[in-house]
Amino acid sequence: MTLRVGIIGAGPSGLAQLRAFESARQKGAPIPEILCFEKQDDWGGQWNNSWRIGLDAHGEPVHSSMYRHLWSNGPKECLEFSDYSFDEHFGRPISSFPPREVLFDYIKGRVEKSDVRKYVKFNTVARHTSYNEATQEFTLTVEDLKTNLTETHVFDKLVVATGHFSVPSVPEFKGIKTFPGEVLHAHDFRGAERFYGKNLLMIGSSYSAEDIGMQAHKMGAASITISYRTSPMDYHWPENTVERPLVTHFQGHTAHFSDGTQDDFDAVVLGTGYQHKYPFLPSELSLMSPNVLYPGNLYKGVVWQQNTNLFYLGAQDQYYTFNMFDAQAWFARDVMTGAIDLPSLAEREADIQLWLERQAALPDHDSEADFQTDYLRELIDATDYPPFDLDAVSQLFKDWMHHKETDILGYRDMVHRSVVTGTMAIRHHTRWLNAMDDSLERYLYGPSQDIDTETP
Ligand code: FAD
Ligand code: NA7
Repeated sequence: MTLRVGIIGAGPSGLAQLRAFESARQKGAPIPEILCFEKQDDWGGQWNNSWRIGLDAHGEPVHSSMYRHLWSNGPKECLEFSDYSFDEHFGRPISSFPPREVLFDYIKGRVEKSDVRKYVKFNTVARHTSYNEATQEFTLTVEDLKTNLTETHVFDKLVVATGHFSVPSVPEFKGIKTFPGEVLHAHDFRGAERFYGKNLLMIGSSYSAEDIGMQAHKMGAASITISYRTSPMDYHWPENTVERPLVTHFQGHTAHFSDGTQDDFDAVVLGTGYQHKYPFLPSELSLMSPNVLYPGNLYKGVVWQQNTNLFYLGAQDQYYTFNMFDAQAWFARDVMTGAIDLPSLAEREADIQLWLERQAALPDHDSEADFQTDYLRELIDATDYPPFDLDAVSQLFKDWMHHKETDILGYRDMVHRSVVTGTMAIRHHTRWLNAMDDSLERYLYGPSQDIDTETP
């Protein structure tokens, strides 16, 4: 009987899985029966953003945490698909840090070309999964959000590709309940215009706190204070931005910090990260992990230890994104079809432990980039995913982090070289700080919004 594969989620990870099978099909290999379920009405995952917060039109939690004026926070050269280059998609060089809509267009370009939309059931949410040990089959219950009708599907292999930057971690702070200004989590942040002239407190010290803080600066916030739990980010912040240790409590508009300082704020944004949450899975199949580069219990970061018919894609904290999801999807595909033989449970466990030990000893961000690079190398070496110069990408990550250290407002104006095509990116017509229009149209065709630059 033909293998039956179910995929939950049609974000970049789920699409990578579809593309992996399509690539095999194009090479003449027989491919399984595939069905992918996506609760939104389009694919793209986080990149298919929404103006809504809370619940969507069907009463489902809004998935995307992205916002207006979100520009890539890493060089596009670090995430480029090795089988679908930016040159192929745009037909000309573009800058290294495009806005969301441009990357969304790129993601869509590859799958539209591959004709895999037919496998996806949109507006369909995964509700419940059970696994029958005797038959080794998953029964997945999904709901059509347009008709409210549920149906069940039986699969031999199940791929979880629902992302893990959607369900917020929302800690409690004493007194926050009576803070008179706006309080929201980064997941519900949709744009910084509202912070014009305001004093903003960000809590957290990672990507969200940094980027939302600098969005607020860009949009004219009076001041930005970033409160960290473990360590400050220590960038050369603009003059109106400071870092403080963790908030101990709020009293009215005033936040008190653990170093004894205090300040008054108009708004608080919690950039306190996200939870792994898989409500459609029973607990024995559900990944529980903090946001780390190597979550435990997944062989090669992909195969569920106690049930090797279950696969997770994109469950890691991410330096690499789209190309890592590809490497994982190609690996998962080959495990599913038997092209890759899995070692014994004990051998898999030993392999996981090696990675976990190495992860625990990572001294700095450069080593983290190397760690994830080595992880990708293992996956790519095991499959026919088109290889690319991983060491060059690792160096790009290090250059990018260095640029951030020296110029947090200007790192997106730097250019990098593609390791897939060798093409050097071009400088964007508008510096990030001046770019107030993040549309694809403006990005590609200008005119510039730099007052001191000629229209290209
Ligand atoms: P997601 O993109 O989250 O997609 C998961 C999909 O699963 C969604 O379409 C969702 O609707 C669907 N789904 C969820 N639950 C169900 C269900 N029960 N049933 C059916 N479907 C379901 N990466 C970069 O490379 N560059 C960046 O600049 C960048 N910026 C980011 C900024 C923010 C604010 C966030 C949150 C993330 C950012 N990322 C960035 C990382 C981003 O998460 C990845 O690029 C990528 O979107 C992850 O893909 P995914 O498919 O694993 O998950
Ligand atoms: P991250 O990268 O998981 O970071 C979460 C941050 O939140 C991190 O600095 C944590 O501090 C902090 N945190 C978590 N819990 C608390 C509490 N209770 N109090 C104070 N601070 C806390 O999430 P991001 O949202 O920044 O980024 C996720 C993705 O979105 C990423 O891929 C980006 O591309 C966009 P810690 O350092 O652990 O002390």
